Amino acid sequence: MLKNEVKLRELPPLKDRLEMAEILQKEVYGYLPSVQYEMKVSEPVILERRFAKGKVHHSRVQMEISANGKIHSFAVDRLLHVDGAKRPLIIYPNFHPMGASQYFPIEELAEYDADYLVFCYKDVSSDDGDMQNGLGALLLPEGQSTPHTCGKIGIWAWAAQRVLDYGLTLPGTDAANIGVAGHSRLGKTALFCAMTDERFKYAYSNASGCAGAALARGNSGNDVDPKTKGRGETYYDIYTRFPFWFCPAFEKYTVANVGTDFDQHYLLATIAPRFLLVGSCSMDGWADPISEQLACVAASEKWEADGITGACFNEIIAPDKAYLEGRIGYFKLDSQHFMSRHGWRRFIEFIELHKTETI
Ligand code: GTR
Repeated sequence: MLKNEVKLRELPPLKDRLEMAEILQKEVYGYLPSVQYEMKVSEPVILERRFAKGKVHHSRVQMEISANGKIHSFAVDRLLHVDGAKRPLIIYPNFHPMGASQYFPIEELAEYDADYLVFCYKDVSSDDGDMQNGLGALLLPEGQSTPHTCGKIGIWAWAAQRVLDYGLTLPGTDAANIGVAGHSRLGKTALFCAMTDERFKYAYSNASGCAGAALARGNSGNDVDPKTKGRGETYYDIYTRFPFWFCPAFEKYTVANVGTDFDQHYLLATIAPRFLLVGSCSMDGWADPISEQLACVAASEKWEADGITGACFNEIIAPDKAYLEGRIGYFKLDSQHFMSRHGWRRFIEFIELHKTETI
């Protein structure tokens, strides 16, 4: 029984949603910048009309943000149905520009009953410690000036929220069915984005691992790689290589490798009573699939307390299996660290299944 496994991890008990979100912002990801800004979106340029027998066009706009006397624009690719009927909208911060990404099978996604707005995270701000490029310069003009100022995860999430502002102006957007999806570091970003913005009804993190969906306590990840045998990535591992994803206060947790009064089930539980889909990759010990699944079970109590089904699985899930019925869906791909069309299909199925449920 997974609930017993969860007990063995001796996790901090769940708290009120806002309290958990507060702790995670203060100690891990930092607070989103609160700046005065203006946003302008260019006219779309159509790049390709042939998707889904011509029912879906691929087009691009430039989103221009001005704040603190500076301007930055980044491209947002649109995969939109042309009939104007309302559909779920998925915001997708990606590693690569659309059309050049193995993580976004355009042809297939265009066949589903959803629209997509996609941007390349590095067009928003670089994936390094330079806080003064792209939106960084606008949002954090003084850099990470306090221990609780967000890092790049916060900046990318902020951008995804602005893309949603734009998405809500489109006639084909069903505002009651908005999702955010991301892989790996961008899976952490998707979870944080949904935590800090309740307009997202669905969050899908794929192999988000350490500081994402995976519990830090009882780290059980890797039984393959001799270098890290018996464990997946730790807070120390991640903060040593990518301190700029987080707020400076997070550093103190890299000694014990656990959060004193939080663990990653808090991040998932802040999304209650909305819809969360966690995807793991079976061969991805670094992201610790078992701890990702257990985090779902631990977070589930937040849904159950409101009489709603969260996670409805009781055993460690085998590769290629998916459980999508509860408000916490979980699936495991039989794969290495990767976001594939199989994961996307699970997300679309999850949305289809829950589309008419209200929050
Ligand atoms: C790894 C990092 C993981 C994950 C991954 C990725 O190097 O250790 O936490 O975020 O990068 O984003 O591809």
